[in-house]
Amino acid sequence: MSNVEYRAEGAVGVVTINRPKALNALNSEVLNDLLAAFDGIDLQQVRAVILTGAGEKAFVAGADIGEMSTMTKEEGEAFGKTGNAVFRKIETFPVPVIAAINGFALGGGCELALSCDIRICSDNAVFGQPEVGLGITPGFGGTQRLARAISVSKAKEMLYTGKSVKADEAYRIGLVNSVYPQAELMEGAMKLAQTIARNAPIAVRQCKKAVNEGLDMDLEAGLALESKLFGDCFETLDQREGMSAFLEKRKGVQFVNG
Ligand code: DAK
Repeated sequence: MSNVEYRAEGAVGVVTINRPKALNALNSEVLNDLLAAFDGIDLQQVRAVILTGAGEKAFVAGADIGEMSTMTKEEGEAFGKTGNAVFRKIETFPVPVIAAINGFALGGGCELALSCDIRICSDNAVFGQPEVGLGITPGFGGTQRLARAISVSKAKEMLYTGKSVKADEAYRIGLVNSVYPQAELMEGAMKLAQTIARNAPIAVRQCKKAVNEGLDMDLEAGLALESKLFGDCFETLDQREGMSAFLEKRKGVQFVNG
């Protein structure tokens, strides 16, 4: 049975990591199931994805410590490779991915959230990179993405102390965009995803590409990339529809994803 469930609600895909007995910890099977779930998403239909965890306690409580504890060097490398493939798949997934963090997001769980475009959480969420207490460094990009997502100093504090931060602090330091009462988290995530999905899909994709790729460039190269992606929009039906609707004062813009 798969440890990851997928459903589409209109233009929104919902990926749920479903291993609540182990607080959705990431073992090799979960990682492979996650890859398969994202590979299976129909990008003609889906314009935004929500990633969440099953149960009321955890988004993901980390990489599976039990599985990692007995790994050989080769197995450790293979595990890291699969994990990094999943995280990069999400980070570079053509449409935005929203992490709806419904509890613990520790170690690999915090890193998984960091690979998503937008993070929102429930009021019981807890974030942290406790790896140094286990004798390891973060291995799924935590040292890189956390320091890019929040201040370098705060990221270092979290990485060196292993101390976790609760939802209100995560909001204050910019790790999440908003905090919801737990029962309202998925509704909030859905509203956000639907708002994104109503916009011109190709333009949204180009924004994701411009931000992600531009962050690795100097400003001049980033601006050149933006110009190129902006130009590409003028070859789309959606650009014509969006601008015609405005000029004709027409409501109900119909973007066709083309
Ligand atoms: N792995 C495996 N099982 C886990 C788990 C985890 N990370 N977290 C929780 N569980 C399991 C528990 O063992 C327990 O299972 P049973 O004993 O019932 O069979 C069940 O989930 C419920 O957990 P608790 O009984 O502990 O629940 P509590 O409410 O008391 O505590 C907790 C919740 C989240 C505070 C606690 O479970 C906890 O501290 N969990 C571990 C959190 C953690 O340290 N996470 C970071 C893991 S290290 C790398 C790649 C990746 C990584 C590193 C390198 N390379 C490629 C180089 C990533 C490392 C990590 O993520």
